[in-house]
Amino acid sequence: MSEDDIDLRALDDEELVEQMYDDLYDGLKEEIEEGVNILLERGWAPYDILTRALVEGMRIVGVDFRDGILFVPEVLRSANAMKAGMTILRPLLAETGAPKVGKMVIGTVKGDIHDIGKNLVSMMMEGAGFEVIDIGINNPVENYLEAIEEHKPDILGMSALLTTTMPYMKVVIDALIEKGIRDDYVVLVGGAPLNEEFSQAIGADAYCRDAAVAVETAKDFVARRHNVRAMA
Ligand code: B1M
Repeated sequence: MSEDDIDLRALDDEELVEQMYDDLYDGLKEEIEEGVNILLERGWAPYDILTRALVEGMRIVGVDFRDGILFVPEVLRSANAMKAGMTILRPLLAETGAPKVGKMVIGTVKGDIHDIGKNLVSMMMEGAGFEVIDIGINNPVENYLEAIEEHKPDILGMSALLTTTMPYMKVVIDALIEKGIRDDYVVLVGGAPLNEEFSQAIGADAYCRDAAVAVETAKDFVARRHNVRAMA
């Protein structure tokens, strides 16, 4: 440890979380990993570390990115540090051996490479007992169609973080309608620039404000589908 290094273990929880905001801002991957591990050792729930330390830290990064204080290379470093923290939390959030509640295919739409929010949704869905097939970023409509054909999910999830890419969600939904398979899937959409009104306008089943809402909404729809099937 150099003289300038901060001993993260010497900090109390509140100071450590504040320090993690700074470390995320500075894209310090190892420090974020250490911070996450310390909070786990102190008995923090993985979900609290995710939301209170990592997601909040990324929100701060987003504000300065918007205001032109941070630029793409710096934000990429922050994103990598965030992903390193998420990698530690992922297995802890995913229940092992629990019966699967349902299946979801999820991906970020064409032209869009943002994946932190999508990854978070995937992790939380896995944690809630869903099987998740993540098809990654920058997906043209063909990728979604191939994935649902192959995996036969209950839910199709789409993510978009740009106002320029969110209309592509409608392209995917229109393709499902054209093929006559729209009603075979629950279509959930999410991403910072979306809202409920947009989701309705493009013909999705629901807009999910965040990962927790995505889990609740998915559970709700899957339970309804099972009830309908049971009554048929
Ligand atoms: Co981008 N970027 N970015 N960026 N970036 C935003 C989105 C922006 C709002 C920043 C800003 O100006 N304040 C802005 C968009 C403006 C707009 O369109 N209105 C923007 C821009 C402009 C750009 C570029 C165009 C910049 C440039 O090149 N000039 C470029 C575009 C690249 C492209 O996609 N083609 C770009 C690039 C990048 C990086 C590569 C540097 C990096 C992405 C790294 C990565 O993801 N691997 C990046 C980042 C990190 C951001 C910000 C700072 C953070 C996004 C994030 O990860 N948030 C972002 C600012 C912001 O959103 N405040 C910004 C944390 C994450 C947990 O939240 O993604 O909202 P979020 O996900 C939430 C919910 O939205 C929801 O649940 C998640 C968890 O709670 N959710 C879903 C998301 N997807 C869901 C799917 C579901 C359900 C819920 O399906 C069922």
